[in-house]
Amino acid sequence: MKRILCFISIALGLVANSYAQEKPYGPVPTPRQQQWENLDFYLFTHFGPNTFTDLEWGKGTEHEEVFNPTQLDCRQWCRIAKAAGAKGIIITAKHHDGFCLWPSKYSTHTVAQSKWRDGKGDVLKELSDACKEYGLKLGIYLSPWDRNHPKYGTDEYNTVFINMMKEVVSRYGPLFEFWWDGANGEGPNGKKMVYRWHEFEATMRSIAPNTPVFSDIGPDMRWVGNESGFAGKTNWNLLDTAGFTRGAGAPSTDTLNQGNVNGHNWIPAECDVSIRPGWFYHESEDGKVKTPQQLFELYLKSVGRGANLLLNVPPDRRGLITEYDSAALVGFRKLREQSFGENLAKEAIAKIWSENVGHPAKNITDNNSSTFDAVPQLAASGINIQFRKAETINCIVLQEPIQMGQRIKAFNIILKKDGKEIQTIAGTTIGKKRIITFPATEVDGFTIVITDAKTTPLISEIGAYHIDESLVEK
Ligand code: FUL
Ligand code: CA
Repeated sequence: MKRILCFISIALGLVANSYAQEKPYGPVPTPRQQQWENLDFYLFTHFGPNTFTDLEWGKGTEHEEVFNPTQLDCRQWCRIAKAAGAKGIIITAKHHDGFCLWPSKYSTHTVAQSKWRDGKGDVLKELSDACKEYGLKLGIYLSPWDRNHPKYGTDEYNTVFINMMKEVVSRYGPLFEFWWDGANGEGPNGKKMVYRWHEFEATMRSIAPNTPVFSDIGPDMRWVGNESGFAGKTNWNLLDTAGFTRGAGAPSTDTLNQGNVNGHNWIPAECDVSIRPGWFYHESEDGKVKTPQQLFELYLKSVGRGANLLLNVPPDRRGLITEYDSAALVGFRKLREQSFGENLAKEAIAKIWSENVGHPAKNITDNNSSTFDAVPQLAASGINIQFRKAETINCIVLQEPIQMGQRIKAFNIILKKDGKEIQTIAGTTIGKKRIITFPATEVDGFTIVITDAKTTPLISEIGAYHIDESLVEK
């Protein structure tokens, strides 16, 4: 008996110690990135002359009078964003056509030259006020490529772009994200730009040190390599950027989709995708708005693979989001609430097993993603979730505490019934969040075994759900 007790206390001590002594491993998110990691899902707004000309890439020669929304109401956008459960809105302050949605001092192709609100309007001001009112965060997309600006193609344009960044940050900040588009074509004078990226970065860091910056390759968040809204099933938050440039010189889209297993920088993926086929509003696409089920599938493939979801919802020529889009967004919210409303693992008995000795796993169902338990990688070890009665489940959510670094390379979920292992589901990375779905199965519980990790694997949360069977990933 004494020997057994002694063994148990050593085993418990080992586990407890490994927890207490655990140090971050490899690259970890900066505080600036950590704030962003908590956002999960927010909206993108493509709005500008293209809304009125039915184009996706304006030529830059459109007359300013083209921009004339008849009922623009940013509060309506915010009400809908709120109803969708989005945390913020990123707006195309300037797309490739160069038209500025704010009265910039550095361009003559702006709202000030339009007839909208007699040239006194400012979309960014209206949106930033509305975001504050509704408790939403504001982000800005600013296209470096500019098909209108007379200085484009010359070194002087770099100063114009820097001045525009300073202008929008000082007038409408603080921003939760700044977005640099990688598209880079010719300008009005037929010349391609050589951008002073280092200066752009240094400018953002000095004027907005807490605003994370997105581009193909960061510095803070990376493009996921497609515009269809999905991250890789294997998705590392790490990326090697040395030797790469934005746009044509970026890493392969596969690399952007999956990250680099041993990458030197923490640069998580963001999945940008539109609720419609195009980024800008086109009446002809009113019947092609994604359904709540399609949006839920995108959620599983983005947030459910450890990335953030940036969902574009373009306002129409009135300056309003249509009822097609808002109905889909509200339906999407409902599906998330119905699916993840009840975590069946919460009331279960959760234990860490190591060498056949179990001890309670206290930190994995406390709904706090910063507390975690270490999972020993000895024989017969893992996290065991035992339900108090048989449950039917088809969805398991796993989380790693990313402030400790992304560690897990592979795991197995073993579903159990009547003492038997009835199914094993294999997965690779987890990261901030991994949602795994499978056909509904009645189980007494399940075990998570970490089959490969860079160092001591840590799990911060486990959830088990029974979602609508039609939502299970095909
Ligand atoms: C791309 C752009 O060319 C598209 O028009 C859109 O803005 C998308 C989000 O990024 O690079
Ligand atoms: Ca926790």
